[in-house]
Amino acid sequence: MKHSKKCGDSESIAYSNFDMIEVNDSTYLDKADQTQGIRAGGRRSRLAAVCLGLLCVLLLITIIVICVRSVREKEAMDQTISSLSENCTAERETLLSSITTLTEERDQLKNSYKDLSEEKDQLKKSNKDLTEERDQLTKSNKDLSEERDQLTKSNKDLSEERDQLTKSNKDLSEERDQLKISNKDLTEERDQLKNSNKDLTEERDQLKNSNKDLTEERDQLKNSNKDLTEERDQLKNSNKDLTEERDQLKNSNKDLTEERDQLKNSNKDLTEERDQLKNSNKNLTEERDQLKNSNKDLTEERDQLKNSNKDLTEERDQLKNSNKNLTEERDQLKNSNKNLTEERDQLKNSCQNLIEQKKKDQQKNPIHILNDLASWKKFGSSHYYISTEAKTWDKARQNCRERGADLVIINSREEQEFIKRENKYVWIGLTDAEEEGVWKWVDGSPLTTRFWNTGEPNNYAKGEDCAVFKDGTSTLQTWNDLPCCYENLWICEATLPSS
Ligand code: MMA
Ligand code: CA
Repeated sequence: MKHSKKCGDSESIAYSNFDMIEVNDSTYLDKADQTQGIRAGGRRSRLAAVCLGLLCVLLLITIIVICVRSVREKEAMDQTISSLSENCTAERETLLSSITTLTEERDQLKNSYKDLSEEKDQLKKSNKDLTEERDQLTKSNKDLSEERDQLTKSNKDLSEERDQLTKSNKDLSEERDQLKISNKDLTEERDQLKNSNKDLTEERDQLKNSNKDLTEERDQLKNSNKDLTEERDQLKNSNKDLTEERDQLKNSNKDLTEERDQLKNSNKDLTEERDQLKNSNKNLTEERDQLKNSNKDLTEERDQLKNSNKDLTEERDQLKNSNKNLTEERDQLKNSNKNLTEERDQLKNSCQNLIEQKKKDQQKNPIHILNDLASWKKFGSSHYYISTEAKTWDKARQNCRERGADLVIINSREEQEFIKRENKYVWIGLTDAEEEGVWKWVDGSPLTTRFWNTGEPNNYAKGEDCAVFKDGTSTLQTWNDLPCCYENLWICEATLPSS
């Protein structure tokens, strides 16, 4: 076996067992030389081995000491590290859980914001539809009004036409009445003429009778004459007288006959006159009948106009009713629209409240408050910030919140005195916007310590719901109520969380 290694323990170990080992298979050394050499070499190597052993022990001890020290140091360090890591883990867990909570809350708010936006869009759409519907209704209402106006106009024209017809009818009636009167007069005249005619006829008949009587008398006289002629024959003288008498009678008879003829003529004239009157009477009657007919036609026409007028009036009333119904329907739609708008506003408010709540939660995180802390003044346990620009009460409050604070709440005389020393005209966190006359601080707490200026709050002009801290007053009574839309400087108060 051949050994080629030259250093270390392996060498000494190899030599210690040398005598039992064959060097070479073919070569054998002299035994004495060999033993002497081996002894001297064995002493040296033992010394070296002892030295080496001692060195090893020293090394071991050193290593052990170092190990023990390092183990102790490591333990101490481990302890420190584990306590540190424990703290860190707890802190990280708290932060992680608060991050998770805030993330969840943010997601919920995002969702609710998204839902509300959708709802708002739907409401906007429905509002738009309702507006369109209302416009259409307004248009139809306008058309109906125009139609009604046209009907009113035509009705007015018809009324005028009817009035003209009534007037012409009245004129015709008057004319007819005049004709009636003249007809009556003519009839009377005709009757008088008839009467006179009748009288004349009677007179004529009497004359005829008297003529007849006279004729009979004459015949009797003729007879008596004859008798007398016979008697004349007997009495010639008396005959002659009688003859003369007879001649006289003849003459008178002739006169009477002439008179009768004249009467006959006058009777004939009167008959002609009567016939003429009868004709004129007949003509007048015909004319009157024609007038009566035309009057009847006009009356019918007027009645027809009256009927059409009545129909138009009914139609107009129906249109008025439908218009009224449409107006009512529109008002109902307006109301429902108003209710929807109110509902949307309430939803908006609740969304705003959620955002505010989130901000409040954020305020609890001291990082926000510490921002800009250099421009804040400390008093008691609070810090105060007075703005350099003017805003409305709402915007001022919003600005305070963005700074991780809110408008100042004054709850002690000392705090009031502190703010008075600043001598600024500023909004404070006091309002009665929710309920008139019920003043509340921005944290919802009621008013206990009051510093109202004399005569305040007076809700001047019925519109003062926000409180302002006046400057330059001689007393500590500095508050006044003002309209919230006024723009003023403001004062924020931040209370650092006690830790
Ligand atoms: C102003 C206004 C009110 C206040 C009165 C006091 C005229 O109105 O500041 O808020 O109450 O003055 O006189
Ligand atoms: Ca006031």
